[in-house]
Amino acid sequence: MIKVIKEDITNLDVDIVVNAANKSLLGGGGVDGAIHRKAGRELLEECRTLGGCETGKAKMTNGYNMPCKKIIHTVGPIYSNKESDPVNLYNCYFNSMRLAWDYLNDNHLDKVSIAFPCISTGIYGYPKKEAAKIAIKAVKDSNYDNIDVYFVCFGDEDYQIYLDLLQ
Ligand code: AR6
Repeated sequence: MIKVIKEDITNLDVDIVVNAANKSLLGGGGVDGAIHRKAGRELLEECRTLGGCETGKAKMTNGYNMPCKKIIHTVGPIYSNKESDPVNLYNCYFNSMRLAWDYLNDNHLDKVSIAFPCISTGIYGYPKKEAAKIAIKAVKDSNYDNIDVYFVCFGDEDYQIYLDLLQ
């Protein structure tokens, strides 16, 4: 199942929320700042133990004071119109889906829900429509039946782009 919603991702009662982090994994602005504020200091403490994260890769932590159980921190590309940009953005979604799949299996769950923000399209400047196409392709390529995916849009523009692309 793939669904598009317009919401603040920090309010969602899903199993896993994905964070659009930076390589340090130590917090920042945008959705990263909102998640760290809501989750609290313990999240930062766990993130300090992770040793950062490469662009396109993903690492999982607990959710702490967020409504979700787990947070997957992934690092999108800073948009520069290079060939590596779409590959790295694709990998953010694909690797996050893979971590969600491992979480489902490790915990013997029947189903998990995961919510993605529009990675790289804020401070990192990725063109919104191109980013949405890549996000949808990576999630569809992942092809896990028992993972419910929410694309969480913060603004009307992203929301309309996703609705149009998923029609
Ligand atoms: N809920 C859902 N979406 C949100 C929220 C929220 N609470 N807040 C922002 N967005 P950005 P990036 C949307 O800038 O481009 C941080 O400093 C926002 O409207 O958060 O990947 C990190 O530490 C946009 O559509 O992430 C990095 O340094 C989307 O989330 C850098 O920003 C992503 O915007 C990462 O930049």
